[in-house]
Amino acid sequence: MKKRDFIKTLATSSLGAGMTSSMFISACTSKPTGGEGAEKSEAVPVSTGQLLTLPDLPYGYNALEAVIDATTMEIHHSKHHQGYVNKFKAALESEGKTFTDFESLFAEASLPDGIRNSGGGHFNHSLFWPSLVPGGKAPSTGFAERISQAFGSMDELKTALINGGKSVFGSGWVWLIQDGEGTMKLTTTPNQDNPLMSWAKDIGNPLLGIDVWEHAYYLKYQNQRGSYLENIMSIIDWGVVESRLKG
Ligand code: MN3
Repeated sequence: MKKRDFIKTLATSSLGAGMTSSMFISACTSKPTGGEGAEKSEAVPVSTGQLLTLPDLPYGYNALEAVIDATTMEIHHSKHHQGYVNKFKAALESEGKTFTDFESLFAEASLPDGIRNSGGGHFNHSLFWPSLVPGGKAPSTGFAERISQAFGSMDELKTALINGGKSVFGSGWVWLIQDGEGTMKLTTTPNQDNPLMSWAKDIGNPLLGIDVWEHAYYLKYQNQRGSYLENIMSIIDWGVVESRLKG
């Protein structure tokens, strides 16, 4: 992707792993069609609170109803995600810790549990919401080709994501990442860890993370995590996923 396209896509609605905190703020607060000038501001200290707010969803709670019911979406966003934001803020304060961006924070050798869990939860969900769109959005021709080269086909990638998500024991996430060499691969993390964290088994740039905590699907799917994963494949915005590619 050309640099200007990269900036353009980041400035609209996606959340890229390599983003600066100003990009994060933009991704969290701007409307899907907004974001003009979002890349201009410098990293903002945590005291402004701008990194510590719940991002709006880019769609209504009932917009994904065919796959995820409105009650689940509302509780997940307004209770769970808000809870991570609140706890993250409290944990930073109690640890006397400031940060300028998540990438640097998660690159630290270790983090206090409160910051690790709540900061991870805030980041992961902020990445998750814009990855979904009613009806889904197909990948561009170029991205589809790249996926085929890496995984055989789009369907094989989806199957691998489903199986990866099913393989997580307990709560966690399945991820499509770009490793240090730019190669796309799949990985999983427990709890609210993510592939930016220095202790992750596979470190990389998160392109797509799918929440497999029971709170993400239990009301509609009960114990059928596989059905949730199969259905969520139909509402992925592969344009947003592509926008997070670095090189
Ligand atoms: Mn969740």
